[in-house]
Amino acid sequence: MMKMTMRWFGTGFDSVKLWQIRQVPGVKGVITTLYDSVPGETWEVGKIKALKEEVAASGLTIEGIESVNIHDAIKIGSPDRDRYIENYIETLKRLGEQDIHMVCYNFMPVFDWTRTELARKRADGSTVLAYTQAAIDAVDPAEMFASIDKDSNGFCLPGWEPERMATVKELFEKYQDVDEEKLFANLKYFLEAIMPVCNKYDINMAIHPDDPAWSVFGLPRIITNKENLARMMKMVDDPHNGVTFCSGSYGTNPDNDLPDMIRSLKGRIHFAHVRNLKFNSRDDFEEAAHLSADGDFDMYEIVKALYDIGFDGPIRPDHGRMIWGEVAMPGYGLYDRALGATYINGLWEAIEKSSTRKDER
Ligand code: CS2
Ligand code: MN
Repeated sequence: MMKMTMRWFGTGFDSVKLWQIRQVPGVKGVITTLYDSVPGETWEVGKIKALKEEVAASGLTIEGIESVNIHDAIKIGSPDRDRYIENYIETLKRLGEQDIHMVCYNFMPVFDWTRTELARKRADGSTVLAYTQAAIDAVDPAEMFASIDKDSNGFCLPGWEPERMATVKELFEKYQDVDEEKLFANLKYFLEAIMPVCNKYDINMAIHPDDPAWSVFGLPRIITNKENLARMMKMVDDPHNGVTFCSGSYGTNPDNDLPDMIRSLKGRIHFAHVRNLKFNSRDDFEEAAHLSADGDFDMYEIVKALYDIGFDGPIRPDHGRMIWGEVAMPGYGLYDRALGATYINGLWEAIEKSSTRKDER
């Protein structure tokens, strides 16, 4: 049985409160992080403990961390990477000691996810995150950051921390010699270094796909399709080297057959992000409600594939629409994600009952 969760950014960063999450039917745990941690630094034991206690006090558990971010030196493969890998290993050890066993991360150069609009209006008056390739092609990455920051309702968006973005130009230069092959090699180096601590503390590493699933601003991107995932799983063939299956990220490329990809990853999906997209054209999509009919994905088939492979890790609704006048971090309001969780729970219950009760009928 999967564990339904919601992402929570922590007190002071998230408009959503733990007690509210606790009231969403079926949600028993949160996926959280030390949101003000700086990539490359070791997480303080005291802060991890305090976070754990705060979550427990509200009747919830920490089902995993999203994310422990990776310092760019590790992705670039620069000579100082070993120092940052040491810090990462120490952070994993400290998380393991606090009984936390799933860590989501990504290996995207410079930027985390990329959208070109944070509040596109849909016909029903809700607003959603959206992406138009034309807007990316027309803009300089630094300007892009300024416009994203302006639209974020005063919240700092995950992966778009101002300190890091201030150095965008220098970062781009450092990635000049990093192509897809090099990025794969640097990921392998990192994973091989951390597998011993993951094995010791039973920590499932769950790489998040690149979003969108292609190169933006000429930067290499590798966690994009079934073939590359198979390569990654084989390159460090350890069950702790696994993935976050994010339907909305892989689904940006309509060539990705999502249920088929899920089935190919049996035993290696440690975390699932479930959301839906609506395409206006191949180069323009917006995030929809979780319901299949509101977008282009067959959510039943996605959840069924997870059920069929025996997925039993944490699952969460992903970005939601902004509805009912809520003011929150774009994609991370309470209301639409709560609807999403309820819908996924409903799909799961129906799939489970129709598969286990077949014989009785
Ligand atoms: C998330 C990612 O908000 C989102 O799109 O799914 O930011 C995700 O948390 C990171 O890529 C994981 O490191
Ligand atoms: Mn995701």
